[in-house]
Amino acid sequence: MLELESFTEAVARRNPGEKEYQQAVREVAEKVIPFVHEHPRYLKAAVLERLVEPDRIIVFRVAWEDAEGNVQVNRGFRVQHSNAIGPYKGGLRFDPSVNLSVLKFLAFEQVLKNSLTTLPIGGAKGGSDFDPKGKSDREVMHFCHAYMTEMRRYIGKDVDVPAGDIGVGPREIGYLFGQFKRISNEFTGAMTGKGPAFGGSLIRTEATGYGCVYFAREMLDTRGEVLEGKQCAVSGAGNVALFAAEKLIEFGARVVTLSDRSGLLHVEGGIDGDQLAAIRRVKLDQRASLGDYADDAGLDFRSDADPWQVPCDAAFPCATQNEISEADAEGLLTGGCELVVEGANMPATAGAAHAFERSGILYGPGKAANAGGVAISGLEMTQNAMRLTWTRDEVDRRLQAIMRRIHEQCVEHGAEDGRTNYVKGANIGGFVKVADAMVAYGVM
Ligand code: NDP
Ligand code: 2IT
Repeated sequence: MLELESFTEAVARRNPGEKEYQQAVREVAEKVIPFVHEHPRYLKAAVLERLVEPDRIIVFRVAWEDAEGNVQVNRGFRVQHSNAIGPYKGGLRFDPSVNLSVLKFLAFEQVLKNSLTTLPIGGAKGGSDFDPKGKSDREVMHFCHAYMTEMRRYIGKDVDVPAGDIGVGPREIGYLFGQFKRISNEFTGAMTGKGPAFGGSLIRTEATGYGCVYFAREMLDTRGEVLEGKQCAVSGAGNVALFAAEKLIEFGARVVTLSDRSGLLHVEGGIDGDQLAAIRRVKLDQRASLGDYADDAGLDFRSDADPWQVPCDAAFPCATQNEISEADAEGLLTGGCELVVEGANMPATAGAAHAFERSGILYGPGKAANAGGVAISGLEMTQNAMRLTWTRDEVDRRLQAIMRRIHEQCVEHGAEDGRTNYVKGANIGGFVKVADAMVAYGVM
């Protein structure tokens, strides 16, 4: 008998101490278990029980030399969670907080997310506890080359195709792909998020942030509303946050916050295009902090705050997991927030996510809302395989169509009490295709 409490207890026993992984599995199980009881073929094939066990996990040593000639040792990981519907696909995260629990939760989420994109891609995640902060370009290069020297054995265009995530942007992808190309002696699309000069897709950099806003537009449309004029609290100041902010401003919304590890930037009248361009230079080019930018620009900045205390109509958490506590969620709801769209992966704690769900506001979970990034990664694989490059307009048009299709799947599978429960819709919508493939293959 598949039952939520005993199932999640068994997962906790098999994955002791892995809080993030247990949290991600439980969120999915809450929605998928009732669904598999209605569809006994999944029950009989023990699809969910198999799906919470990754295909394989690779853990390796990464030794490299820093600028002073000291030997440094980090740990490298790749969690190849499921290739049921296509080659493993998912980003790499370089951050001191990286551990197996974090990467397993991200890989598990990626399986369902990638299924929702409608593209043939399986789910994986990898990375290292390496911290690119404070390192010179040369040191980052040494680390990336050492990391790829080992990871190369496990990836390839038809096997596993990594990309970026926190701490892994265009600079890191360049070093990683360069080393892949060198030691494998082949120029193939074994990574995405590449520079446009060497096979990268246009709009890949912008795709996660833009996609989130396109998804928000679809959600609001179901209630006859638009983004124009909405006051939006955005967290983060990285790849996802900055391009979500750009698209929100383009759509006439007011972006009143951004944040990073140094604190909260609050601009009451809304950040304008010139300010955003300056922030992008500070964060992405100079790798400096928002606090430095705010000081120079004379803007309101608080080092001990996050965006969730700022009144808003819409919240776009785009920094990291569990950044919205249950108390933050209650505060947002009391303050009148009516739309939450997750650019980050699992930014809401379980308590926060349940509060959003109960409230009946529009709540778009990450695996649906932030799937635009990996979707354009999928299209980068297609372009690489065809050895051609689509125009910006072509890719953007496809991104909008994919986000619309993801939204349709949420609506199709998320019906509940006369409205759409996007958490239910995304989890079941993502599950079905993977489950059908697993049933077709037999027991493995
Ligand atoms: P980046 O490294 O480009 O940016 C992350 C931002 O979040 C930075 O501004 C960083 O601050 C801030 N941040 C990270 N951790 C913390 C923390 N513990 N406390 C406060 N702020 C923090 O990463 P991305 O923008 O690529 O990723 C952001 C989120 O989006 C992640 O959850 C990622 O998994 C998810 N995502 C990313 C996709 C992509 O295509 N890149 C696709 C789908 C989801 P600072 O600048 O100070 O380091
Ligand atoms: O979380 C994610 O979807 C990503 N970091 C993007 C993965 C990818 O393969 O583009």
